[in-house]
Amino acid sequence: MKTSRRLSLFACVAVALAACSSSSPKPSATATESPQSGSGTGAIAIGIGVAQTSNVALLGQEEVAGAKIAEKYFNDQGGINGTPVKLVFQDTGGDEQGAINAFQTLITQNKVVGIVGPTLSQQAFSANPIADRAKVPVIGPSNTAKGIPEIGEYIARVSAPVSVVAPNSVKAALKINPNIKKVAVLYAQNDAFSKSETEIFQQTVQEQALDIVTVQKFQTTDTDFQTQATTAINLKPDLVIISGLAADGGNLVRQLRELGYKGLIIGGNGLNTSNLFPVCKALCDGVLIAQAYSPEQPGKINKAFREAYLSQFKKEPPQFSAQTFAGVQVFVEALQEIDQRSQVAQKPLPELRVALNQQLLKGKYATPLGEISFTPEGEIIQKEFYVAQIKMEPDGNNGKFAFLK
Ligand code: 1QQ
Repeated sequence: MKTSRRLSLFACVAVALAACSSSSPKPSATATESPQSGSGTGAIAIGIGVAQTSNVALLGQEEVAGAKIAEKYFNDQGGINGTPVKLVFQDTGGDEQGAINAFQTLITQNKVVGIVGPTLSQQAFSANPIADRAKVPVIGPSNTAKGIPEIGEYIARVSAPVSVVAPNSVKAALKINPNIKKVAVLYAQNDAFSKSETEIFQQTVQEQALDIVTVQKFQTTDTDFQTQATTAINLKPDLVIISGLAADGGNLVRQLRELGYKGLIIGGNGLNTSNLFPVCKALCDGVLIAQAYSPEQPGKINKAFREAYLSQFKKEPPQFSAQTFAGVQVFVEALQEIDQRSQVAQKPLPELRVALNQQLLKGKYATPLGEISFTPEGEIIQKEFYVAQIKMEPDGNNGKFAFLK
């Protein structure tokens, strides 16, 4: 490598920004120019790689909202000790290849310091190894399957795993109806999260000495659940537990009710969005869903987050928005910490990414999720969990998540 090129490359990465114009044939000294903002202000680029299109956008669009609120909130507070952060969004769509492409663009073209994403565990198992090999820290905003932090040294998550979250809804169901005996379990067999979550649900049901009367499988792309719903209903369950995503999960809830099922329904994390409401309308009423976030969380930062979300969307903030806010927050506060010791804007990008990964795992963060920290492996340590029940207005057009006491 010639010296001049090496120097300009260094200048390019030194500021660790969304620096080098991606269209430029070689790295140039216009290093502080952000290709997204074009503002040239030298903001520090953090990647957001979540689902903005496809069915998975029912979940991912809440993540975009949370990220944008975080960007404004932390920049209003002075960013990284005076240097603003700039979020760079790349749409992953709903599948593995989309996540791989988005991550590659964020890493090599947008030159982000770290990535918050992807939306699904199914995508994380494919895309995260790419970031890990490139030594780019990833924070999963909503990856709850078993084994996510173990993907690699550079992978952490702010989304508590199914093993911690899911059992809470089973216990809540038993509190509402202590006479539950027979349980029907349904899950999406083409989705890593759904497979992981159903294992935990089934284990919890057995620990509670309940009977699993059937385990039915479906695909996240399915719209017709007559066979599975009829089979389940014929076995007269007192409780139905669904692990799937929002569109399929919503249709399954609707068809179970249309076919006459009257008992309790637990939905897993993939149904944890008000974007479910247009799918099952009034028939969404009563579905129980465990939560890793409550809008009532009393911390100062949650009050600010909740107010910002409420004023923009006229409804309470959902879990996926809060988790994505927390993901951005972890990067911002870890960067602030590094910047105290040596200016982040002066560090070569590869060095900054490594330092960021080390720092983020050490910190404690007062987030909208409550206080969180990480195990050395990158698993979230979180204390507060909840269960909510969907309450629909009779017309089926409006609803909310009512948190159980
Ligand atoms: C995962 C999940 C999704 C349902 C969140 C959007 O928890 O894929 O791990």
